[in-house]
Amino acid sequence: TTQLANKRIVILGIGITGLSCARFLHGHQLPFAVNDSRAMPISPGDFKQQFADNRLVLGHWDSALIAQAEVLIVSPGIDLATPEINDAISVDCDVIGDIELFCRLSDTPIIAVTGSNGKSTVVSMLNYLGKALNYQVQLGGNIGLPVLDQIAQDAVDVMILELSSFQLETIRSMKPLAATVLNVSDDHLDRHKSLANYSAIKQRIYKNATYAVYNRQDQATTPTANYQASQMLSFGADQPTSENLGLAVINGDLQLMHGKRVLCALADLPLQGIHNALNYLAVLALGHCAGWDITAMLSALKSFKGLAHRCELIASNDGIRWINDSKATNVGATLAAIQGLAPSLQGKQLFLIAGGDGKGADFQPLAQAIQTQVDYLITLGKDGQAIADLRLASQVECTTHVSSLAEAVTWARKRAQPGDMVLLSPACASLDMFANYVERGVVFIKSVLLQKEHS
Ligand code: UMA
Ligand code: ADP
Repeated sequence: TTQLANKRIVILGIGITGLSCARFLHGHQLPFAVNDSRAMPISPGDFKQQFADNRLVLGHWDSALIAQAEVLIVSPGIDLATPEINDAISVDCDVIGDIELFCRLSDTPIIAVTGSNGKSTVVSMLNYLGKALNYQVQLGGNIGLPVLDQIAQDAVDVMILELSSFQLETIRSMKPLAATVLNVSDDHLDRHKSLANYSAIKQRIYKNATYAVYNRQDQATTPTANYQASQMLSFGADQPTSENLGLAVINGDLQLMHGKRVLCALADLPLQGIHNALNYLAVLALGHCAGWDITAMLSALKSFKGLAHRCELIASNDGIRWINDSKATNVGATLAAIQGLAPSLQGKQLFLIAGGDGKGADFQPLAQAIQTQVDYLITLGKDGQAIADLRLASQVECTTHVSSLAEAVTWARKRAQPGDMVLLSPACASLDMFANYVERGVVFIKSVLLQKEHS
């Protein structure tokens, strides 16, 4: 931490990242100031109790304070292009995030995971496998575990980092053992402006990586010349060559493959759908880069249960299959849910509940699935109407816009028959109606279970 001594340090944002930075600096007796544009993200009393006389400025961006910073630690949710911030930063200021700071201070080998979808699933599987195989692993990053909170721990074999595009914007010094971009589809375009810019930010993860693991069927994930890693390993839904990972249908069963070697049928693993097959392959490839045994990983993966709010079946016992996929906050996730779940419909009907804050995304890639695979469409939220507009004129009677999730559930319950599936997979962020995707999922589950009690 000597690089931070005697520097004027300013933390922007006092959410969970900002708090972890403040705790870290305070723990090392390094003075700092905090600036947050919201009026009351933390009470000044609580702040003072935890961080003594370090300065706290709330309610506006303090350009004078920012201008004085020699080190600016920016929370991921804050857009550096905000004029009051961008115009104030001095030319020689070191602008970093918590992950960049962590990378400067720690030499623990890192497996770094980004992508538009599947990050949390993949890092959670890696964490689960590392423990099952008796490695000391630690999980951190966008999954909700700020890295500076993890730094004081005992010797760790591998740090597994989930990285968002927001976090990658301020990373420069990371030298991951293995890095992956799982997939790229429209997300966060309100901040990143174009898909090209968003993809370029995702590519930063490969810089200085020993191994790059990429999806060979998703061009945007292939390391570009700028970010070539020393060794590359790919995964995909097709037959793999040499040491790569892939899928093949053998005697009617979809099998995970490592080169020519048959590993395991997808049906024998707990998570279903092609998107989860790809997640499994990415996990095996990343674990392999860390020297983990593939056979041991496969056997441990059989007991990994999926995460809540991702294509999660609600135990309603009313004959209707209610699926909570509240974490589907972009188009790619909803497409994967429809395509992954449709094969299990076997003639039954699919109700889709979608809508929320689309973050500037183009919904067009959903059009075909919404017209041909979704029997009933229920939309809500700020951009729900734009999703409803994808329907054909002949589908108006099977399409409705509602003002709450409870209303969506009532509408579906009136029409659904036993065996039908009602899928909440919004293709949008929840922030226009809920605190976050977890609250949206919980409200959905409660509506399903409560209405059942009353019916
Ligand atoms: N703030 C302002 N002005 C702004 C925006 C934010 O002052 O214009 C302040 C807020 O008042 C708040 C603080 O900044 O006090 C919040 O900072 P933040 O938005 O960076 O959120 P954190 O609580 O620090 O959580 C962040 C990630 N949030 C975002 O990227 C938006 C968390 O990811 C992450 O788990 C956490 O760091 C630890 O790494 C959440 C997320 O939604 C889950 N991520 C996006 C996603 O997955 O799609 C990228
Ligand atoms: P992230 O952390 O990237 O948001 P999650 O694992 O939390 O990813 O999953 C988010 C959403 O994306 C869920 O709706 C999930 O069903 C879906 N999903 C998971 N893996 C993939 C994938 N490989 N491709 C597309 N969608 C996926």
